[in-house]
Amino acid sequence: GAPASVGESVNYKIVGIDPGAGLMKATTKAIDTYGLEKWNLVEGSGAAMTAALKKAYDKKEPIIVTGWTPHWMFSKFDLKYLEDPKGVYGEAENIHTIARNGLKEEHPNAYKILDQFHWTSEDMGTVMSMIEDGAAPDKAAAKWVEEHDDLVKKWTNGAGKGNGEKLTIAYVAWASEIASTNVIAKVLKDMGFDVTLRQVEAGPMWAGVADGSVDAHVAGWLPITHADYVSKFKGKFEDLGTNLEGTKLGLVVPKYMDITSIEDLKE
Ligand code: PBE
Repeated sequence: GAPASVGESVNYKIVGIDPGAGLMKATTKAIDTYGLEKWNLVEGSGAAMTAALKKAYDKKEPIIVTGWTPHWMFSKFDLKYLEDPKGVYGEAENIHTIARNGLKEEHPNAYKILDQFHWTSEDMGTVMSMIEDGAAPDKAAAKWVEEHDDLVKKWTNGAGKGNGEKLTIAYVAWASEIASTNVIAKVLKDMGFDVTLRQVEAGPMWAGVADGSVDAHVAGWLPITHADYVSKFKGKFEDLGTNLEGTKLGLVVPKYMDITSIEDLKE
């Protein structure tokens, strides 16, 4: 018979992640903007998405996932972003460190370290790959911190030691944020802070800094991906600026698939 369309070959399914992710909102918008009425965005998690990707990839089967950079999946698998001619996923953006109001006054040393935290996609990728290869996130972070003393010294430059002060850092279980959060937590611990990591969904992560139950997070994807959270909690948190530049979001497929653009999903 006739060759199956891309849609038929994947049952009109796009493998998504957790519903609170900005990537999910952007993908819902993409489905609407490109007129993909037949398609379904399946909710799950970052881990479920990569498990589905691995399963399909190993069998050279078609699959379409919601993806982002930095992510280890691009070093493990041969993947490509589908072109987005309508610009739904926006331009490259940055990851920001977000603190609760009052942190600066109450914990100036921790604040200074959080404010000075800044690294590259390559640095983050190293930690992500160690975790993907089986290292516990805290162990991978400790190893990276040990091996990057020069950079860590810049982050802690001018900051006094903590006194066992308690700090709560929230994060979502996205591969990129598991890596960054464990690294900043390790640095703060080494500087004498008593750090608790709290894994939550994206909404509670932003709500936590806004209501003060969370001291900070290093997972603010701005200006686009988390724009809804920023406007919802406007004035109730402090943006300490970027900790990593040059991220990307979109629909991702294995290179062996014979499509190049989101528009190809219409056929
Ligand atoms: N992500 C990873 C998040 C931000 C970090 C792209 C999955 C999101 O879409 O909200």
